[in-house]
Amino acid sequence: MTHRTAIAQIPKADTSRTRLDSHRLRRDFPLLQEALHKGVPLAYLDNAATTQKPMQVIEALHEYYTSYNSNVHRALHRLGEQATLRFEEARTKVAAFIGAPSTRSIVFTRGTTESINIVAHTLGRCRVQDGDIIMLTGMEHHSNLVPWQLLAKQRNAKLEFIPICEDGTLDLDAFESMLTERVRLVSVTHMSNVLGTIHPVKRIVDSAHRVGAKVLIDGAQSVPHFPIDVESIGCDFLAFSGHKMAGPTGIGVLYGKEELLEEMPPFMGGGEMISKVTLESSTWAELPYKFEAGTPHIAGAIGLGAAVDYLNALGMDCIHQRESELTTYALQKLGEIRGLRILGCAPERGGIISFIMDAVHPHDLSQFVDQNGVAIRAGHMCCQPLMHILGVQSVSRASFYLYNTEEEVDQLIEALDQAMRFFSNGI
Ligand code: 7TS
Repeated sequence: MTHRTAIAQIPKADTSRTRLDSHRLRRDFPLLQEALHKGVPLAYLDNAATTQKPMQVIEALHEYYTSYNSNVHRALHRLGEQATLRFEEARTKVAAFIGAPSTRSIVFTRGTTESINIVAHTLGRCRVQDGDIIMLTGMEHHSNLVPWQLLAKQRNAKLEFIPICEDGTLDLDAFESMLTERVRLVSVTHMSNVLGTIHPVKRIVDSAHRVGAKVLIDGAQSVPHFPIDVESIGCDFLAFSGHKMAGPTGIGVLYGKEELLEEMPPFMGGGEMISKVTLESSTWAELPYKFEAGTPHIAGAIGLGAAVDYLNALGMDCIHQRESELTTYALQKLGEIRGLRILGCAPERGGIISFIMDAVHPHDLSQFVDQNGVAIRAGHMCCQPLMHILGVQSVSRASFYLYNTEEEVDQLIEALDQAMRFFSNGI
C-alpha cells in the first residue's frame, strides 16, 4: 500500500506580507472557474453563508476516501492508524490556528450551531439556576439565540440583551452597568453576519469575568477572516464552522477551557465518549473525546485541517487586510447608488455589507442580480430580532472572501444599477 504524502500543493507562504493577489488565488477554487448563466462570469458574494473550497481541500477529502478511508481511534490496522493520525493532526492544526493551549480543548462538532448547543445543554445544565441571567445581543444569529431561549425556559432563567447603538456597535457602557453576579453566561457574536460589526470581545470577556460570568464567542464570521487568539481574548468558549473558512460542510469546532470542559457533563452518549461501561452506568473518556460520541466526520476534520493549512500559508493578517480593502471599495461604490441604504457603519467592520434598495424587494433583487452572475443573499439572515430592531423585514447582503475582486464588486454595482432601472420603470 502506498500513500501520497503531499496531498496537494499548499500555496506559498506570503512571507513578505504584501497584498494578496485575489486573481491568482481564484485559480485554486474550481467552482470559481465556472461561468453561470450563458457565459456571464460568476461573482460569488455569499461567503457569509458558505465559502468556496480550494483544490487543496477537495484533494484532501478525495485522498482520504481513495487512499486511507477507515474509522478512527479503534482499528489497529494500517488504514485505521493513518486515518487516526490525519484526524488528530487536523485537531492540532485547529488548536494552533486559534492559539488554544492544547488539543484537549478542541472538540470537533458539526458546526457553530452544534458547538453552541453543546454549551447550552451541558454548562447550562450545571451552572444556570432559577433567576440567573444569560446575556446576549440583539444581533445574534438564531444559532446563538434559540439554544439560550430553550435553556432559559428550562432553568427559569432570564435573557438580557446588550443594547445596540445607531452605528451597529454595542453599547458596552450599558453592558457593563447591566452586569451583576446573576449573569452566569455572556454569549456574543464576534462579527455580525448582517452589519459586519466586529465587537471588542476582549473588553466583553474582561468585564464579564469580573462578575464571574463565563463567555462564549460565536466565531462563525470572525475565525475565517482574521487572526484569533483565544488565550489573549480570554474567552471560555469559541464556536466556529469549517464551511465558512474554505473547509467542508458538516464539521466545526467548539473550543473550551479545559477546566470547564472537564466540569461539563457529556452532550451525547454513545461509542467513543466512554471510558468504562457497565449495564448500569458509565464513566467518560478523556477530553475532548467525552464530547465526540459516535464516528466523527473524519473526512470533514481532515478537510478542515487542509483549509487551515491553506489559510495559514496566505496569512490571516493578509486575508484580513485584503478583505478590508475590498470592503472599503464596495462601501464607497454602494454608497454612490441613489436609493440604496447600507445598514450599519461601525468603524471596526469585516467584509459583510447588508443593504436595502427603495425600489426593490431583497428577494427580487437577489434573483435579478443572479441573472447577471452575481450571487448575494436576501432575507432575514437568520437574525429576525435584528430585522425588527432595524425596522425592516429583510435585507440584501454581499459578503466577501479572499478570492473576491474589485471587478466582482463592479459587476454587483452594474447589476444593482440595472435592477434599479428595471424595477423603477417596471412597477
Ligand atoms: N453564527 C453566525 C454569526 C453565523 O453567521 C452563522 C451562519 C451561524 C452562527 C451558524 O453557523 P452554522 O455553520 O452552524 O450554520 N450564518 C449564515 C449566514 O449569515 N447565512 O447563512 C448562514
